[in-house]
Amino acid sequence: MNDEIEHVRALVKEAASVVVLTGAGVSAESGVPTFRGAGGLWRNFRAEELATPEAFEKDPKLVWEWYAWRRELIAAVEPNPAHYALAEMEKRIQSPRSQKSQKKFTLITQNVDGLHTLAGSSNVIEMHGSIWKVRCTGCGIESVEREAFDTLPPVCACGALLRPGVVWFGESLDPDVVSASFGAAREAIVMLVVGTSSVVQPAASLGAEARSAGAYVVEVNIEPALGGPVANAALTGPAGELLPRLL
Ligand code: BV8
Ligand code: ZN
Repeated sequence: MNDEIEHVRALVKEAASVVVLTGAGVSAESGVPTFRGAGGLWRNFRAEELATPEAFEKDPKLVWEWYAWRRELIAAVEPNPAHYALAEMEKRIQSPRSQKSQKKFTLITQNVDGLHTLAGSSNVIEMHGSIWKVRCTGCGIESVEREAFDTLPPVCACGALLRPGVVWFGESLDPDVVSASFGAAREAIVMLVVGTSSVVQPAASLGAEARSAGAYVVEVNIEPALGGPVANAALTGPAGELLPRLL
């Protein structure tokens, strides 16, 4: 494994642009349950059943109880070495000291937990929104709320229901986020795909996009999911261990 890490390390060091895509696996070692792993269930519901406009329409209180449970859990955890390693990688690649030409680092996450920002990453593309944002279903006002709500489902001053500021299944992503993410993937010299089962679209296509545009794609996962046609290499193991070693 050592020479694989050395090889990837050299590529990242040399690359004019590095793109990293993360999923729930990067927060696993912080204690945040992943979606499809063992701890992904809540009251025997799966994420796909609750993270939908239909579920919210049918039972906003139940959906909010799930989000309130996740917000409380996430508020109590810390970023782990994987988050900190990515924040440091960004600093090193983008620091004016270390380069003749301007190097690019782009961090794209599917996670809504905000742990990358907490760990010091500066410009994070949150493809699926943020669990700390809420949006009014009536007047559309969006705000960041970190405190627990005293009543669920929370209601806006205008009287309409507030919803979590995340992208649900069946909802389209912000077109600017999609074009920024795919644009970055196409320009990547090296792309790291970290801690994602690569099931959820369109995020799951970013690796293939980068590969077809000539990037060297490396998957970091305890169970690699991307596979041969997309990943040039796989570093198998926990992100919290491998990313600091890569750094
Ligand atoms: C869209 C926010 C359409 C909410 C999320 C069939 C029917 C219905 C829909 C579809 C369908 N086929 C495709 C679709 C589209 C659908 C989709 O992809 N469904 C999947 C289930 C097949 N996609 C959508 O609906 C998207 N919208 O396509 O719009 C459209 C188009 C035009 C016009 C109108 C509409 C929206 C998708 C966004 C959904 N929202 N999150 C919330 O969080 O509450 S997705 C949710 O899953 C999270 O964001 C999560 O990040 C994401 C992906 O999961 P992963 O991050 O990969 O996590 P997972 O648990 O799966 O895997 C963890 C991985 O980590 C594993 O590989 C594991 O091995 C690894 N790991 C674990 N520990 C570690 C580790 N790795 C390293 N170190 C460790 N320690
Ligand atoms: Zn309102």
